[in-house]
This record gives sequence, structure tokens and C-alpha cells, in this order.
Amino acid sequence: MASPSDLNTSNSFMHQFLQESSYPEELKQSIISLPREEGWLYPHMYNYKGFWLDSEFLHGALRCQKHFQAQHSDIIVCTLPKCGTTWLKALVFALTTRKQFPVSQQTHPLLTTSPQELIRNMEFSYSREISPDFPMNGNGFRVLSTHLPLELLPKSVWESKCKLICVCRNQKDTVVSYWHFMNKLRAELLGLEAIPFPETFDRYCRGASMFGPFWDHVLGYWKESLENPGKVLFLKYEEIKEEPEVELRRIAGFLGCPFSEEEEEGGVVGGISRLCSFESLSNLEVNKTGKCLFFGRPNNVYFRKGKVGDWRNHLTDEMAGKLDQIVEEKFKGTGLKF
Ligand code: PAP
Repeated sequence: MASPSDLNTSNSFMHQFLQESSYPEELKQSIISLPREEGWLYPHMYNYKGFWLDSEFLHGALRCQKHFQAQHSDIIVCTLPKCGTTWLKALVFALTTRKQFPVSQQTHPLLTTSPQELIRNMEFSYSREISPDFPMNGNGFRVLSTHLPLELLPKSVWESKCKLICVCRNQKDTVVSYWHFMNKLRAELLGLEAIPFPETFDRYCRGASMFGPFWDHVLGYWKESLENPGKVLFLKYEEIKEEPEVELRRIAGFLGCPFSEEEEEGGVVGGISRLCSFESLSNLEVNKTGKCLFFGRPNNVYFRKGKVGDWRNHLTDEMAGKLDQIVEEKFKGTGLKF
């Protein structure tokens, strides 16, 4: 995403945003006065309507809210960063294109292209272009992705029959994954030193992480999935790990493309699960050494360990207890647990 010169011009993104004549003056002014925190890749993150975004994503989010036109057949993968975005993108891509690209095919697109490239992030696309092109896949519909919380989704998402699939992950593994990812990007793209884990952890506990607070982001989609189960499917990373084929059938059913008997017998479900597994994707040359042109980052930043429970290598008992307590309190009475 950012090069050293981008970092220096982070303010120019904001400048560009402030120059957008289509935004009302009060909005431009209110951005300037938004609460802010130090960022990981950009000097600042801004608190916009309760959620933290850096200037680039904020710019894209506002454009996306204003210009994105959802279509009835759209599928949108909605995630908080580091909760399983890459995996869910791969699964949804393989699932929805399985007639066009049988998973057993040696030329399957996932073997040569990163899932991040195949399914594009909406707000990042809008940060780069005022009207980005989101191509249809071979079946005549679009699969998109977003890190935006439910509250910041464009209005047209609610006016259309498009479907939202969300994946969430235990807060302790998420913060660890987030810390590794941000520091890797800081080092590789910007040559900046690592932010120590305790500092990242403190900010996470205060809710000040990209697209956070964790709990508000997750609860938005969780509650909507209960109230509107035909619109929002809520998945957990740990449950996909546990029973990938069960969760794949859930996704297929939700999207209205359940596996036929013939597909079940032909092992298609297992084929998709294996193709999209961490072991399979992370060992592909494209994901080891390739670059994601869309984000301008090495593909390998999206593959680290892919494990449940790696937090034990980073969090003290005290830290784990603190974060669990915060999240439990926020989730109280909602039925959501990790
Ligand atoms: P994003 O939200 O920035 O796009 P995302 O894909 O959610 O990133 O996060 C990457 C995490 O998912 C990494 O977790 P870790 O740091 O704990 O290892 C990455 O390893 C994991 N991941 C990527 N692909 C898969 C996969 N196919 N199966 C399971 N986990 C995966």
C-alpha cells in the first residue's frame, strides 16, 4: 500500500480528500477536528463515527459511502483486519466459481493469483479511484470485500438484496496477527522500526486499531446476522478451522448455491477446503514470493502461521485476562462468545 514517499504524502491524501468539492464544507471541517491517534503506516488514524481509520481508508470509505452502488447479486466479504479475510476470500471465490473453475483444475486462478487480488477491497479501491471498476466474475455477479464496520457501509448495501459474509476471530489471536502484520509492513515498505507488542496491545484494548474497536465491529455484524439472517452470515475463524466442510456448506446454502449430490459425491467440498487451506495457499509460489499489485504489498504478509491459539506465545496471563474481560463485558447479553 504505502511506500516511504506515500508516508510523507499521507497528508496529501488528506489534502486530496479535503479538496473534494463534492463533500459539504462541514464534513471537510469535521475531519480536521476528528479525534486522532498515532497510526501504524500513516502518521494518524482518525476516529470517524466511533471507528478508527487512517487517512487513506477514511478517504476511500467516504467515497465508497457516497458512490458505491450495490447490486442485488453482489456478495460482500466483511471482515475486521486479521480475522480471516484472505481465507474467506479464497473460500468464497472457489465456491462461487466452481462451475467455471473446477477445483481439481491445474489452472485454477487461486494457484497463481492471491485471494487479495481476486476479491478486491472496496474502500481501498475508492481511495485510489473515484469510480473503480469491480468486474463481474464468470457467473455474472460481483464478489467484493470490505473492512468497514456495518455502521459505515454504503446505503445502497441496505437498499439492495446483496449478501454479506463476515468472519470473526478470537480477539487474542487477532491482536497478535495484527501486530505481526503491521510491523512487517512498517519494516518492508517503510523501513520503520517495529512497534513493541505491549504498545499495540494497549491500543487494541482501548479500541484504537484499524477499523476497530474490535468489539463494536464484530457486534455490528453479529447482531445484524441474528436479525437479518438472509442478509448477513456470521462465521468464526475457529469454527472454519474445526470443520471447514461444514462451514463451506453453510456458506453455499446462504449464497443460494448449495452443493449438489453429484458434487458431494465427487468430493468438491473437500477439494475446495483443501485448495483454500493455509497449508495449500501459503506454499504456492505466488503467495510466497509474489506481489499483490492491488495493494502493492508482498503476498506473503497475508500468510504467517494460520493457527488457533498462537496468542499464547505473545500474551502474558495478565494481558489475556484483561482483553478477555473487556470483550466479555462488551459482548454481555449478545450471545456472542469466543
Ligand atoms: P487482512 O484482514 O489484512 O486481509 P487476514 O487474511 O484476515 O488479513 O489475516 C491474515 C491471517 O490469516 C494470518 O493469521 P496469523 O497471523 O495468525 O498467522 C494468516 O496466517 C491467516 N491466514 C491466511 N490464509 C489462511 C488460510 N487459508 N487458512 C487459515 N488462516 C489463514
